[in-house]
Amino acid sequence: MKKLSIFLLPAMISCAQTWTNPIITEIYTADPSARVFGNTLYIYPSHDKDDAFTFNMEDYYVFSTTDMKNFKNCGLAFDAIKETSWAHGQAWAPDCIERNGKYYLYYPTDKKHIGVAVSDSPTGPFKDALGHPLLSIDSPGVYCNRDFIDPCVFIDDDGQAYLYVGQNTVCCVKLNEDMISYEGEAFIIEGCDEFFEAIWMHKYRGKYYLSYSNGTWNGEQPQIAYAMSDSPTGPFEYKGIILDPVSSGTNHHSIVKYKGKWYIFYHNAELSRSRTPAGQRYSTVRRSVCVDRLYYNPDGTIKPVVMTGAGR
Ligand code: FUB
Repeated sequence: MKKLSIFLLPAMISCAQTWTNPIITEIYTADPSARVFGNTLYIYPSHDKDDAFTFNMEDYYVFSTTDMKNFKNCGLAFDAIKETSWAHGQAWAPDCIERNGKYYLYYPTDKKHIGVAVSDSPTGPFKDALGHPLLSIDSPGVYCNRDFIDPCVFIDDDGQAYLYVGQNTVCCVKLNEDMISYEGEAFIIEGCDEFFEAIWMHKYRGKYYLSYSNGTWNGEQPQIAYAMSDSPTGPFEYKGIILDPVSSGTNHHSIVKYKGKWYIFYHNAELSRSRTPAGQRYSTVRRSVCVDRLYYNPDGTIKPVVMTGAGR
């Protein structure tokens, strides 16, 4: 028994969680896209306003960490409403990627457009790359019967880039090398059962994973579900639930590997709840970014996430 505990001690210490959820408390943040550029993990969230009771977001702040303990606010990176001529509101869940030394921020506005802004730095400032949206709800090949939101960008090992986007239906375009134009028309990705929003692509051991919020399904609050495929364009096969409902109603996440460990970033409204006087309704649109570890089974399926510090 003694021998066993001595043996297990280093493993237990190396597993120790270094952060406390929520990890960002100075402003309200939601829909975190976590990306690793170089030695640093960056978080690109949407920015909920301090007095928000609606999804009236406008701008994007970037956060970074090198130790999964201290999460630094790198400041305002882009104001989608002030810094474009065509966006009017609802600057929701963004994503960011690096190519050839430039950083591309993809963001939805007005529930119908996807814009792209570019910077020489992962923390911005970003500038509108086109002077018009990259893709819109009425672009050729797009099918969307609700909000056209939540872009997720992915570059495969062969260099082909994809942009996944949509609500209720997953649409995809193949991005060109310049990352600000695309090939042909949008097309639909099949097999993401119960898909609602918050599409996220990642790759693990040669397999493609699309994970997403399943919306309000059978009266339940949204969970994060996932599907797997041998191809980035599917068809995908539904695999199950990764993350339970959270206290914000909306559920939105990203999955990333950093320094050899896999993480899931997501949001909840626990901070908003804790700051609201007892008996009053807390705003579920003042959300805060959280993170927890993500683990795979030997067959590549994902284990349900244990949320730390996250109430419901
Ligand atoms: O934050 C605004 C919207 O709420 C996002 O675009 C959705 O994914 C949901 O989290």
